[in-house]
Amino acid sequence: MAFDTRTLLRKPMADPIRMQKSLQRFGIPRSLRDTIVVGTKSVLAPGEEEKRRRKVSEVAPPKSTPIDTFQSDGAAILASDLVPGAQEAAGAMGDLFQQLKGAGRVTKPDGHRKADFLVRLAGDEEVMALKPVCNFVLSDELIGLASHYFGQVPVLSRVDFWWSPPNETKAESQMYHYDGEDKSQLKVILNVVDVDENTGPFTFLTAPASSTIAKTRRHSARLDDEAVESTAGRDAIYRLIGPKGTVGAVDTSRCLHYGSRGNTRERLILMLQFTRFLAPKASFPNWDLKALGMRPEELDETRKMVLNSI
Ligand SMILES: O=C(O)CCC(=O)C(=O)O
Repeated sequence: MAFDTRTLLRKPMADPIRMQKSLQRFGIPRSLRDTIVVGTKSVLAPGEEEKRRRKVSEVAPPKSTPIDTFQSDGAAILASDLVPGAQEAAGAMGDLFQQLKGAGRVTKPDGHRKADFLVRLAGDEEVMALKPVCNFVLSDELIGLASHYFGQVPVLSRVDFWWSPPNETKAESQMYHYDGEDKSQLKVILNVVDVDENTGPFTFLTAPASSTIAKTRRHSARLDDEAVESTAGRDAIYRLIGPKGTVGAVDTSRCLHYGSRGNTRERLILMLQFTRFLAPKASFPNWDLKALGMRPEELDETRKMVLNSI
């Protein structure tokens, strides 16, 4: 059997973040770094993006949001009753929270790390091994949304279980910003508890409103509220407020956003990140099907692509 060069993409040295860091050490400028990373991926997985584009025609479009509007807005609060498995996934994540609490794993990080307003309690395989969560993540609805949004079947590049304890800070991701893994990406956010104004809701603007404010999409750039609201107006701001099981989908590379601010009550969310296969700054976990309690024959071709399972 011929050697499949895609397996090399699983080696640590081919990890985009590591590649970016090494190239930076050699003083290579940002845009050239991206070109080198994307080029390396393209060479090691020839034709992969084209295959993912062709596959979209076999994937049903989403029902929970009109895809044309979603493509231009880059964000929506989904019709929860049309996202199968959202309630069950939120329930399973709530149970996991109690288990983690019992195991002493719900603690703020020590003083060295700043972000104690947004704490990653668990992620990736530990979370995806929960059947209701896996069913939600790999549902036709979410795969349909992500695939039609990108125009290609994307990769599930992160799964995070975030805890936002009560806090009074306004720093880092608590301020308006863009994410920088690619020019476009999709984060799906599931409220695991009821979220209101006092629960630090995920807060965002649509892509057109965002672009009137800040065209520079540097991840490190943070904008204060005044800069955003004086241009876009308060009506342009959306909050992912709603009962447990409420789902939002936001292209955080195109839409200014923040969250975990002003919590007087703790917030729990499940956050999924979908990226294009050739995203220049996204690492993919090596999704281990065994750890997810799955056999390869249980997965169709589209889901194998989403899990980047060769
Ligand atoms: O705490 C939040 O909801 C914001 C998280 C965030 O900014 C991000 O995931 O990019």
